[in-house]
Amino acid sequence: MDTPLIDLSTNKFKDVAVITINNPPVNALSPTVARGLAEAMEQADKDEGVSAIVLTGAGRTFVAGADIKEFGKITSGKSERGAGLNPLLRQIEDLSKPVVVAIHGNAFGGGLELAMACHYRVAAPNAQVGQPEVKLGIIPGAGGTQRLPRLVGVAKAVEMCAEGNPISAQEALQLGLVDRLIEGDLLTGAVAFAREVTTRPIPRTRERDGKLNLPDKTIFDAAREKARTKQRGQMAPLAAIDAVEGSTRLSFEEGSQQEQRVFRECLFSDQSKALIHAFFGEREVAKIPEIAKETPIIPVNSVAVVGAGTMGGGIAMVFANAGIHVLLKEADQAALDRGLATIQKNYQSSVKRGRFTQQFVDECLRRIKPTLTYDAFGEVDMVVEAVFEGMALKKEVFTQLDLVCQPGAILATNTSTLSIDEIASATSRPDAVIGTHFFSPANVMRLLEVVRGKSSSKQVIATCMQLSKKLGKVGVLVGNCRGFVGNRMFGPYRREAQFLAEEGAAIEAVDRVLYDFGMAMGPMATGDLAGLDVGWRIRKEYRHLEKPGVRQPFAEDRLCELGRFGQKTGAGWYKYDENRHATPDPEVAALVRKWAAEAEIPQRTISTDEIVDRCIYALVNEGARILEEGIALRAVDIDIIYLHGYGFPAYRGGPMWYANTVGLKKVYERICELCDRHGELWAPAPLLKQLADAGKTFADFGVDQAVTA
Ligand code: T1G
Repeated sequence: MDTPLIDLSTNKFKDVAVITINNPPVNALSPTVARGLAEAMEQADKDEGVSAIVLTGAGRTFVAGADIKEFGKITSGKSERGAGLNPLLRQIEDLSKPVVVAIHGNAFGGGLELAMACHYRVAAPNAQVGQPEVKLGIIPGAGGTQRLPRLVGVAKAVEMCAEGNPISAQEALQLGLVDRLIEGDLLTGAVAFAREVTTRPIPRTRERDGKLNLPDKTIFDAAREKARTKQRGQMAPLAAIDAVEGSTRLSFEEGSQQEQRVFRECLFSDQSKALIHAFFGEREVAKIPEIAKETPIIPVNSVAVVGAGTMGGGIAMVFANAGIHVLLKEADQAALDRGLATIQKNYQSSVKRGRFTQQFVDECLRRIKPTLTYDAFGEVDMVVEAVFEGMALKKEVFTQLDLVCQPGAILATNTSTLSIDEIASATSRPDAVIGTHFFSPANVMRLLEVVRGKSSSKQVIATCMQLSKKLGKVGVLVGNCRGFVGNRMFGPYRREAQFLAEEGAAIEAVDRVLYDFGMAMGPMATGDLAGLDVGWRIRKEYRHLEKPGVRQPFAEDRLCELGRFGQKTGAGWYKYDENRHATPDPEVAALVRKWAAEAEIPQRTISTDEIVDRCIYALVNEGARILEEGIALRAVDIDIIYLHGYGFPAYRGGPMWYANTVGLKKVYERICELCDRHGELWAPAPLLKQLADAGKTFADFGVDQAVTA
């Protein structure tokens, strides 16, 4: 028989009933768990031998929240939400005996709301509590916006509910959200605490109005202003602020009713569906159907990074931060010194921003060992090559690695576009070669494209996918083609942005429209940031592959010919001051007009919708081709790549999810229009037509196709 979800034991401590929630892996509060908990609480409260109740969670954490999987069933009409957790929480709050909740690991969302309905809260010192619902596009839906201000005060409750970040058990203790921290055995400590409070009057959180003193009104508007900047475009943070504000002017019942109303509005919103898609997607990409969970993993305790430039230095930091020793190699001392200086500077700014302690940084720096030779490469478990993006040099490095590295070492390349297979051909062990495409800055961006070559072994792939999580990255397995997934799609996206500027759209208008769509940065500004010369060099390398007679953008090539590479040269599409602040450059606008006239490109007024459609559907169309070719396993993999590597707004779920939301039929028809007007670059991907005709979405695209090399 399955382990019961709720275990009620009243014999171990006799006078104190212990109720344990046991719903691995994170004790999510499913309707079944809620029902079991209600029964156990009622039974314990009726037991005359019981003077107090302790509520705990089995396994590694208390309760991570309501079961998010249930929300999809509700919003798709497969199940009714019903009254949610509120009846259970009210029942607990009204029990005749004191209920002490013992928190370890996390008490998040419904887990914290459950804890706040209990009469007392004790916690392990390393526990965390929080209301992260806004990160799913919803707000606390079980009294969190009404009980939290009563325990921590309105200002802190606004911050916790609007921003969604957890706080430590120590801070929770200081705020009065937790009554005691328990060193040593949590359950024993909780039972001892419960015995202390059996004779006290029972504190019902909903009745504790002392901290609801009306704060200065500005905290709500200030929080709204902050949300409009930090959580730009998202509705849930503003909704959460409204709900918490309700606690200061409504009764608990009325405030709870308002919370329920707002919660349901958010739950059924496109933003929440997209953010829940992103939440599960970030975990789904780690699951590779053709690679069994039991695949042996190669231990990676020491690595070498070849190249100490921007990428190599950042990659060295990533491994050092994860506790892995790093050999950092450069060709000459000057380059090595520059690389080390950049690493130092990056760490110091992290300390200044409070992201790392000085002690942590010192430990990381001790793990990075500079070298000018391959001498010690024979002892490392993995090498990441991060030299200049040229095939000849990369093959030279891999030939050398093949000679010096120990058998079984993983030989990874950080190339952003070059063929893994061609690089692997420079070695006698192509099965050990793989792409680990980090995104700049490597020590900040979470995305890692794990690029499999046709010979990459399953063990090497499985190791790199697991290593991603240890490095704090979101690893996505992709196939080997030019640009892999992210950059391959970014090409058409930026191509269309340039076309729009060449056809008459103001440069800053193209950027503004996509920024307002939710992109972290517009396509022109992104080009200036990365360096326009990067794309220029690649286009020159592949010029011979361009189909004659097919229009290609020219503006960025011309800007590069003028030495305008972007931020690094102080000018690109925009002009930059010494702080790299961008201003539109009338000179560039005039040049683009001139070049367009020379190319006889008709100028016209271009709508916001056209800018969004042409840039975003360019992503979608290329993404569909990538799926057809098996370069990405699933549409969600593409979405996760765009959310974590390209600043696509998570509240729109990613390019493929966004297309699903618009409706593939509508997207397909729009792409056909663009094809009629702009030619074969807009030929709709067959998969898009196939799914649109079948009334399906990209989520229906099968995962049975293996990722092709
Ligand atoms: N519901 C369902 N499944 C969940 C879950 C949840 N709340 N949290 C995690 N999982 C699954 C996850 O998908 C993964 O599944 C496995 O558990 C391990 O998770 C009423 C409405 C707690 C910090 O937003 O932040 O309560 O991939 O890999 O890295 O007001 O999980 O193994 O199949 O993330 O140790 C609010 C979400 C919900 C917290 C642990 N709560 N979870 O991280 O493990 S809404 C949250 C997390 C709510 C109330 C509202 C993290 C974690 P699989 P994991 P981890």
